[in-house]
Amino acid sequence: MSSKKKDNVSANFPRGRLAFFVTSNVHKFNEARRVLSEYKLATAMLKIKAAEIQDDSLENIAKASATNAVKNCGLPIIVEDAGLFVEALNGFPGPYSSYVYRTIGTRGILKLMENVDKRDAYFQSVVAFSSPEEAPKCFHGKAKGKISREERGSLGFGFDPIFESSGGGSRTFAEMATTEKNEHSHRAEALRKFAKWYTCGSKRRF
Ligand code: ITT
Repeated sequence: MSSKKKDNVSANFPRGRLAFFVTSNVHKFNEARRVLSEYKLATAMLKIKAAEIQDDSLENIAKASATNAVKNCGLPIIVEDAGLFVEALNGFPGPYSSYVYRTIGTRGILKLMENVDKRDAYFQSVVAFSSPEEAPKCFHGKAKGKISREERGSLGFGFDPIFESSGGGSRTFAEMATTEKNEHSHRAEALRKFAKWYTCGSKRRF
């Protein structure tokens, strides 16, 4: 797309009312759609195949993905990068959560945590907004909890069946409907910060 065409897209973009969420994960999109609707923000899922860099920092990964996605589509977009950090495993799998989920999965984490009493863990989320005119801006969220002793629940995705959220008693995220997960989750916290900025604080330049 020529830069002139990209400028026209931005000029006509209903900023503050519509967010394009670049993700391949429909669960993440469904959670985001509900959170952003609290701010009267419509969300559209953009499935652009973008290479994700490997880095020890979720923020660096989110910023690189946002820059890459804007290059590919020429639109104002958000991306989100999230990870599960297990304290007894020194923060593993953290930024490598996607790979670890695909390889050893929830059962692999439970195996690593066999006979471990200190089960504290947290999810972290970084939402990055960027547009053809703006460098990535990041919003952070964190959900504290514990790694359960066994998988419980069938809702959600990823590590949800083994994560007992501090705010939800001893239930796992996979035992909560999306609306309830959104009351406690890392993703919802980061998205709410983004939505406040995007609908009120962000400069209305278009
Ligand atoms: P994208 O296309 O948006 O990158 P993804 O599924 O690869 O989708 P991430 O890289 O952000 O998403 O997440 C890495 C992994 O961390 C993901 O595959 C899950 O296994 C896990 N994860 C992230 N957020 C989670 C959540 O809310 N509940 C359970 N697991 C989660």
